[in-house]
Amino acid sequence: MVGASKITENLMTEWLGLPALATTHGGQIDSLLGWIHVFMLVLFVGWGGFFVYLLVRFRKSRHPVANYTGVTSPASKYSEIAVALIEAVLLIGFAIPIWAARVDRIPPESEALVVQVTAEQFAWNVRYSGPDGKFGKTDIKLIDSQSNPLGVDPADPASKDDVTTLNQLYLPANRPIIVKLRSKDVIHSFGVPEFRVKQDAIPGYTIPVYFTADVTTEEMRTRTGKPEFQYEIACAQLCGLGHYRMRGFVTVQTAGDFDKWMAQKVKEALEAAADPFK
Ligand SMILES: [Cu+2]
Repeated sequence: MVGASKITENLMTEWLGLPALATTHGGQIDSLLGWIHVFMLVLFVGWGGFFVYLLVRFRKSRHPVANYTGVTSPASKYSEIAVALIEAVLLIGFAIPIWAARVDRIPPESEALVVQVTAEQFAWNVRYSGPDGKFGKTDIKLIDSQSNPLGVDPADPASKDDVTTLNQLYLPANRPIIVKLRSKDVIHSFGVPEFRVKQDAIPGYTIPVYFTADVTTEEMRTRTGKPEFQYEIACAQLCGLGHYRMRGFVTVQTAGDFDKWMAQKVKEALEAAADPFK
């Protein structure tokens, strides 16, 4: 099985040009994509060959008069049934279980890092709950597009240690992440190609997306040989005129580096909460 998964990995990244993989669940998705490509290649060659055979076999010089009976052999019926069966196996046996695992088996919040990601035209607002593990209350009346894009209530004690960033999502490697995806205006889509994650953000809903990133940004820079490499959040829904510039960046760090970053951010947040006029 190890050999087989190596082959699908090569197939995906080298032959099909998929971006490098950086999450634990992504291999399953890649291998399904790989099998669909193999199956489609077989179909393409099969149907294409059959078509060429028909062109030659039933050429006008050999059959000047049309045959109104058509095909009598059951071969085409059986091949149609075989194709439908294989498609059913791909769908019911692979695609639906993988999808079900992504949407149903979300780990409990106590075992994961919960990050709120709120999309708006044309930015990604990121919020962490801080050491208390509680997100401060938000109120639509408090929204200010410059100073308080999420409408966080400064009077709520739980909001004091909340950390917010704009277009910068910092994540620890090898720890389950639950992104709670929301939108302030229209439908956006949170897509990170290397994570094999893509989920629409729909106004009025909070949609959980979970994954475990297992390759830090640093490691990916070494692996790809690109010192500038950044994971990017691409908005994958055409959400307005500024859609093209709606990009965010994900920085995956080791647990230690992430904790350091978070501690610094919490300190800044607490200082800002203590002295709002600074
Ligand atoms: Cu968008």
